[in-house]
Amino acid sequence: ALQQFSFTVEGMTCASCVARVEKALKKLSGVQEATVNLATETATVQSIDGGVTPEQLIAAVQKIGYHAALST
Ligand code: 9UX
Repeated sequence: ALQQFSFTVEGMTCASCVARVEKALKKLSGVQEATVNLATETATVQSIDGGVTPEQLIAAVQKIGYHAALST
Protein backbone atom coordinates (compact mmCIF):
# COMPACT_ATOMS: atom_id res chain seq x y z
CA ALA A 1 0.00 0.00 0.00
CA LEU A 2 0.99 3.61 -0.24
CA GLN A 3 1.66 5.97 2.61
CA GLN A 4 1.48 9.72 2.25
CA PHE A 5 3.75 12.32 3.81
CA SER A 6 3.37 16.08 3.82
CA PHE A 7 5.97 18.59 4.97
CA THR A 8 6.93 22.20 4.48
CA VAL A 9 9.46 23.40 1.90
CA GLU A 10 10.66 26.99 2.14
CA GLY A 11 13.02 28.95 -0.05
CA MET A 12 11.49 28.23 -3.46
CA THR A 13 10.94 31.26 -5.65
CA CYS A 14 10.08 29.96 -9.10
CA ALA A 15 8.54 27.04 -10.94
CA SER A 16 11.96 25.58 -11.65
CA CYS A 17 12.57 25.33 -7.92
CA VAL A 18 9.40 23.28 -7.66
CA ALA A 19 10.57 20.97 -10.43
CA ARG A 20 13.97 20.54 -8.77
CA VAL A 21 12.42 19.55 -5.46
CA GLU A 22 9.94 17.15 -7.07
CA LYS A 23 12.72 15.50 -9.05
CA ALA A 24 14.89 15.04 -5.95
CA LEU A 25 12.01 13.48 -4.04
CA LYS A 26 11.04 11.12 -6.85
CA LYS A 27 14.56 9.67 -6.89
CA LEU A 28 14.20 8.27 -3.38
CA SER A 29 13.43 4.63 -2.63
CA GLY A 30 9.76 3.74 -2.95
CA VAL A 31 8.51 7.17 -3.91
CA GLN A 32 5.67 6.91 -6.43
CA GLU A 33 4.58 10.53 -6.63
CA ALA A 34 5.82 13.85 -5.32
CA THR A 35 3.96 17.12 -5.66
CA VAL A 36 5.23 20.48 -4.47
CA ASN A 37 3.03 23.55 -4.08
CA LEU A 38 4.97 26.80 -4.31
CA ALA A 39 2.17 28.96 -2.92
CA THR A 40 1.57 26.88 0.18
CA GLU A 41 5.22 25.78 0.56
CA THR A 42 4.08 22.20 0.97
CA ALA A 43 5.38 18.92 -0.43
CA THR A 44 3.18 15.83 -0.62
CA VAL A 45 4.76 12.46 -1.30
CA GLN A 46 3.23 9.06 -1.89
CA SER A 47 5.60 6.20 -1.11
CA ILE A 48 5.29 2.44 -0.85
CA ASP A 49 5.15 1.06 2.69
CA GLY A 50 8.60 0.41 4.11
CA GLY A 51 10.30 2.79 1.70
CA VAL A 52 11.62 6.22 2.43
CA THR A 53 11.15 7.91 5.80
CA PRO A 54 10.00 11.52 6.31
CA GLU A 55 13.47 12.32 7.62
CA GLN A 56 15.04 11.08 4.38
CA LEU A 57 12.63 13.15 2.30
CA ILE A 58 13.49 16.26 4.27
CA ALA A 59 17.22 15.57 4.05
CA ALA A 60 16.98 15.26 0.26
CA VAL A 61 15.31 18.67 0.00
CA GLN A 62 17.85 20.29 2.29
CA LYS A 63 20.70 18.77 0.28
CA ILE A 64 19.66 20.72 -2.82
CA GLY A 65 19.41 23.97 -0.92
CA TYR A 66 15.89 24.46 0.37
CA HIS A 67 14.57 24.47 3.88
CA ALA A 68 12.32 21.55 4.73
CA ALA A 69 10.67 20.54 7.98
CA LEU A 70 7.92 18.31 9.23
CA SER A 71 4.59 20.10 9.24
CA THR A 72 3.28 20.97 12.67
MO1 9UX B 1 14.22 29.70 -10.25
MO2 9UX B 1 14.79 28.23 -7.87
O1 9UX B 1 15.14 30.90 -11.48
O2 9UX B 1 16.35 27.56 -6.96
S1 9UX B 1 15.14 27.56 -9.94
S2 9UX B 1 14.75 30.51 -8.21
